[in-house]
Amino acid sequence: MSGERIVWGIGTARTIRAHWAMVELGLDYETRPVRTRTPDTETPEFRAVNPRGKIPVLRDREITIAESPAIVTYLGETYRDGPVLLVPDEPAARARYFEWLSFVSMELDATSLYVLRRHWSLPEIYGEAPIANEASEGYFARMINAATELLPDSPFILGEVFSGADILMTTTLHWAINYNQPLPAPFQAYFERMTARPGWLEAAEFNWRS
Ligand SMILES: N[C@@H](CCC(=O)N[C@@H](CS)C(=O)NCC(=O)O)C(=O)O
Repeated sequence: MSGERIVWGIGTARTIRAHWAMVELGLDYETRPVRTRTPDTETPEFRAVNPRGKIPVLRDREITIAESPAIVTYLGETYRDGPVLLVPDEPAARARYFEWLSFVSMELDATSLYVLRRHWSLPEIYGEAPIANEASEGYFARMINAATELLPDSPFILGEVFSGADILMTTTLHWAINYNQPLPAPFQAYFERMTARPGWLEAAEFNWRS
């Protein structure tokens, strides 16, 4: 089956989402170890795969798909008979799945951490913006603290079973910790539970050490 599935991208908080989903689902695949902001993202071959030049990208037989939340969801919807069900079936659980997916992608990633990525981590490209950085840190704190009230008193973000929403949240919390953003105690405990999971350990080793 390997060769029919390919993931482009290693080394970032977004790329690990694709690898972790593959690991949890027990799928064979090949990796193209393209790293962000390297000449590898500029090649005609990679631009043919993703004209936006961004990682991760998944190819699964005839479909090529970018955007890490979409990749995790596509895999969860497509591979439903594996060891885990990444996207739940039941309508209320599905609604929560998409709510968390959207919250993590928009409020924690795009609006907070990615602003810091641009203006704190890469000011030579995107410019210095100390006010935007400060506002993003404040916004991240406000959102993650508010979300604590919605975090169920159970092992996973959707309750009793692991899902793709845990992949999105955990990888984003890992990014936040690397950017020195404090987490409320329930999310810190959640993060420690999730990162003790064998699937995380295998994907993290592969994503950051290969
Ligand atoms: N929303 C996209 C973001 C993808 C993205 O920005 N990836 C980064 C690496 S984590 C990248 O390829 N950056 C290169 C660039 O912005 O030129 C996702 O979640 O996959």
